[in-house]
Amino acid sequence: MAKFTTLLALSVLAIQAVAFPQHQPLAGLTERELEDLLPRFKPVVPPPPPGPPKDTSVKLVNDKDHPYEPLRKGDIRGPCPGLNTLASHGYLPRNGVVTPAQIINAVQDGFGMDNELAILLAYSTMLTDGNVVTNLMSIGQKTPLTGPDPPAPAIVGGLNTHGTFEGDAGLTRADFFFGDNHSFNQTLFNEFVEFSNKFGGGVYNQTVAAEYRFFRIQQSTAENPTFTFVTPRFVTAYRESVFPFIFFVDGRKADGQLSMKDAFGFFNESRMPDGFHRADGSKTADLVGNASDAIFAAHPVQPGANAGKVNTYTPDPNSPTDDCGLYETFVNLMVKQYPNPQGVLRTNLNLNLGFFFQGFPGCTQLFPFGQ
Ligand code: HEM
Ligand SMILES: *[C@@H]1O[C@H](CO)[C@@H](O)[C@H](O)[C@H]1NC(C)=O
Ligand SMILES: *[C@@H]1O[C@H](CO)[C@@H](O)[C@H](O)[C@H]1NC(C)=O
Ligand SMILES: *[C@@H]1O[C@H](CO)[C@@H](O)[C@H](O)[C@H]1NC(C)=O
Ligand SMILES: *[C@@H]1O[C@H](CO)[C@@H](O)[C@H](O)[C@H]1NC(C)=O
Ligand SMILES: CC(=O)N[C@H]1CO[C@H](CO)[C@@H](O)[C@@H]1O
Repeated sequence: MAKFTTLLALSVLAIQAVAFPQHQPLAGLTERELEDLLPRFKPVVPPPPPGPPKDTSVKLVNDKDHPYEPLRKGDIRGPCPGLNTLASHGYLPRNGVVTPAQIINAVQDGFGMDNELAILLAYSTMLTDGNVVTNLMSIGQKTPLTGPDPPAPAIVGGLNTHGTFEGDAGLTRADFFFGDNHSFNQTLFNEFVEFSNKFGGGVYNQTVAAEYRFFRIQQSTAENPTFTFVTPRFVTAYRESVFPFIFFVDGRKADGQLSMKDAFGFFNESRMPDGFHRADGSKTADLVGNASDAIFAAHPVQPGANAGKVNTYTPDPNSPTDDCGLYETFVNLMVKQYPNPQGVLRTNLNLNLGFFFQGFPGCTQLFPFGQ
């Protein structure tokens, strides 16, 4: 089943400019601590992705082995309420520095996400935001805890990095243009609540998701001169809009109606409700695919961007909207950061590329660095 089937256009790929690495505060570490830490990072051979779990049943996941714990100094959280929550419940390392295999196991065990989507998300982000030599990635800001960076133009910026996976018109996160692109934003959450009141009778459901997704696109068009909504963001934005009423709703209920109290817990506090049960993992792939197609169909929009001024949204006919185009776009974004990799960097990029491709059955595999 296609993860996002609507096909508007595909052909030549739009290659986005990639920013050079920025020097960021080092996650609370002193220079001294850092000097001690860096030599300990060794290149690793990345293991293949875990397969689907044997047990996909609805079950208690906010359990005594996975209690919510508040952040400790230095713990990293980012733009994804799903991964933030898994880290705050110990399904992922609580410091927010993770491997792709940990992500796949965590989203399957904690939320019932399907294996193919988990692989797609884990490796697309690893290849564009992670350190493939140490096999570590930050779920938020750039951090020395992922080890020494490969040479520029590699970014290794973590999930906060704008233009790789993180993008504009998020549900509760502001656009990059307005500054903080990854923290919970109360103003936006208030809008989310307003739409849930207006179209969902006080809950977030598929009807609300369709309206709020469209509204956020219009809002960014009207307010953000640098608004960009091309693939991959174009595709991921529709998926993220449906995740809350599929994964944040208790699996025993599974009615696609998310309360504002529970939404606030996940989005702001990275916290599951007491007694929370995960969704039925055998159903979520279809649910996500169907719901993203439906909210897109409610208000079709073409991929595009503002042309440096507000209200100048210009469709980009070269931005692909199908699964294979999404795959190709990510591979090209990666190549921009690794124009000529050598040694272990090249070996590990190739291994990760092979794992990533497992998320796209039916597409043609690309070998940017040779076979
Ligand atoms: C499998 C690995 C995953 C990765 C690598 C990932 C990554 C991301 C990233 C980078 C964003 C920010 C996009 C943006 O708005 O700019 C995001 C947003 C989001 N993610 Fe995830 N995610 C994953 C799994 C999940 C899961 C399992 C859930 C739900 C349980 C989830 C729910 C969401 C939601 C609702 C948003 C939108 C947040 C907002 O705009 O307020 N994600 N994710
Ligand atoms: C929250 O988002 C709004 C709208 O995008 C923006 O104007 C505001 O500056 C953001 N607030 C913070 C604290 O980032
Ligand atoms: C969302 O909630 C509203 C209000 O109860 C309802 O009219 C609508 O049918 C619901 N949509 C879905 C898809 O459940
Ligand atoms: C979000 O949660 C944090 C930590 O639990 C809390 O300190 C903060 O006040 C909350 N933000 C809002 C806007 O309520
Ligand atoms: C998804 O859509 C297909 C095709 O319309 C349908 O057969 C299937 O039952 C739907 N699945 C879910 C879980 O809604
Ligand atoms: C890539 C990038 O520039 N991301 C920005 C996201 O927002 C934070 C501010 O909170 C910036 O520091 C990052 O640079």
